[in-house]
Parts: sequence; structure tokens; C-alpha cells
Amino acid sequence: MSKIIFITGATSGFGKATAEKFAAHGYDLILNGRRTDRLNELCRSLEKKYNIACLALPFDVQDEKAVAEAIDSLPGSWKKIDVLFNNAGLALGRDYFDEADMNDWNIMVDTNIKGFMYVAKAVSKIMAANKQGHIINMGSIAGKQVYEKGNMYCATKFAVDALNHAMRIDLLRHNIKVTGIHPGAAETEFSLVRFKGDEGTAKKIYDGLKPLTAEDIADVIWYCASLPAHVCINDLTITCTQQADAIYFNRNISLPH
Ligand code: NDP
Ligand code: 8X3
Repeated sequence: MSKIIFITGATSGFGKATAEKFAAHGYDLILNGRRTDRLNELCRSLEKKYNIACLALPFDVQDEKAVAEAIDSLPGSWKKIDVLFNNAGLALGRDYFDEADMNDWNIMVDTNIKGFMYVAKAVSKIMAANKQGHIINMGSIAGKQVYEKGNMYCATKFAVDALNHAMRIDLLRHNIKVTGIHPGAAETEFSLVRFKGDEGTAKKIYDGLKPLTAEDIADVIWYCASLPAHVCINDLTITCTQQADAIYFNRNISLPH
């Protein structure tokens, strides 16, 4: 029987690349995101390309009731979730604390902390009953170190880091692995979302850098998930070579492609 990975935020970026990586290794997929057309299209194309099964499960992670209903409604055979990639999230705005938009802050808290927790809680119950599973939580370098104008986004990712550790401790008794992944700058739709469609500003973030790609992160997720049963990576920070931490970059060198 094939293994199953459940990925939130699979319509783009890390989630989408991870869906393809696991499909290539024969996993069946449960894919979530809000953009239903993209989800359905991705599912059909991965099923065809890799001969796997894919279930599109669109919902907004901010909606506690929708999360619970969607996960409850999974058919029995889909409830045997081996891996959860708890990845859906976003940054909105990059403004000084006193100037930032309260609505942006509310959406980040509702998505990156509350949505993250709704999904993790529902899936950890299933894994606890199965006495096995692996939850891979998407943090950020922004959850390790605060940077100027990062305020609430950083705070949400610090919360993810804390919850990741808390889950590792509390789920130990159920034989569930828990891994936190903390990437630095990676070129996905992340910056376009953060800067609300302003392509020029979004692109500037990666000026002079060869940033991480979604595929780099998918490789790391696959590595973490394919280790032997007795090995668990608890916490992993990954940046491109030109980034040392959340603040220090070397944008001057040009790397061979
Ligand atoms: P993308 O914008 O490319 O992907 C974000 C994904 O999250 C999309 O599939 C989006 O789907 C989904 N999503 C956002 N809000 C919701 C919601 N309310 N309900 C369900 N799905 C949602 O960005 P990345 O792939 O880069 O980001 C993925 C994760 O990685 C995020 O948690 C981000 O904070 C984190 N991260 C990103 C880094 C980067 O530099 N790119 C670095 C470190 C961490 P849809 O819009 O269809 O709902
Ligand atoms: C995304 C990376 O540095 O833009 O989490 O916060 S950063």
C-alpha cells in the first residue's frame, strides 16, 4: 500500500514542489490550498505523470470549522496519513512596527499560527491513533532571528518554532516524529504575496543572490521524511550560501549557475 503525505499550501512554492517530489517517490497525496482550480489541475497532472492517487482538499486554514470538517470527512483509506507537511503560510507587508497594517497582522496570526495549529491538531489525533506519523512544520529563519520591519511575521514564525518543539515533546509518547524546517530567502510566490503583487519590490529581495528554490526545500523535506524509523531531525535551518542568517547577506559575488 502506498504511503500518504498531506500538504497544506500545495498550490505554489514549497508545497507544490514537495507534492511533485513525493509523487515521484510513489506517495499518494492529499493537497490543500484555497485556489481550487490550481489544486485540481496539479492533482490530475501528478496522477497522470507518476501513476499515484491525489485528493484535492481545498479549505482556508484560518477557518477552524472548515479545517475540522475537511479532515474529518476524509475517507477511511485516506486517513492513514504518514507525513503532514504543515506549510501553508504567508507574510503580508514589510513595515515599521508603528506603521504596519493591523489587518495584515491579523491575517498572518490567523494563518501562520492559528491555521497551522488547527491542521496540526486534527492530523496529530489521527497519527496518535495510528501510533505513527511524521509532522514537518514550516518555520523560517524569521522564526530564529527578528529583522527590521519583520515584526509580526517574525513573531508568527517564532510561535511556529515554539509549537514545533512543544509538539515534539508532547507527541513523543505516540511515536510521532516532528521536524521544524527554517529556510532563508527562497524564490517562490512568497515575496509577491508579501508585497501585494508589486513585482519590482518582490524581485528586489533576491537582487545579487542565488536564492533557495522550492525544489531545494522539497529535497530537504524528502530527506527528512525518508530517514530510518529511529532517526528524527528535530530542527533544521537552511539558507542559500550567500545568506548567513536573517540579516547578513553577501550580495556581491556572482555564483556559477
Ligand atoms: P507561496 O506563496 O509560493 O506558497 C504559499 C502557499 O500557502 C500557497 O499554496 C497558498 O495557497 C497557501 N496558503 C496561504 N494562505 C493559506 C490559507 N489561508 N489557507 C490555505 N492555504 C494557504 O510561498 P512559499 O512556498 O514560499 O511559502 C510556504 C511556507 O514557507 C510559508 O509558511 C512561508 O511563511 C514559509 N517560508 C517561505 C520562505 C521564502 O522565502 N519563500 C522562507 C521561509 C519560510 P492559496 O493561496 O491557494 O491558498
Ligand atoms: C521567509 C524568509 O527572510 O523573508 O520566511 O523572512 S524572510
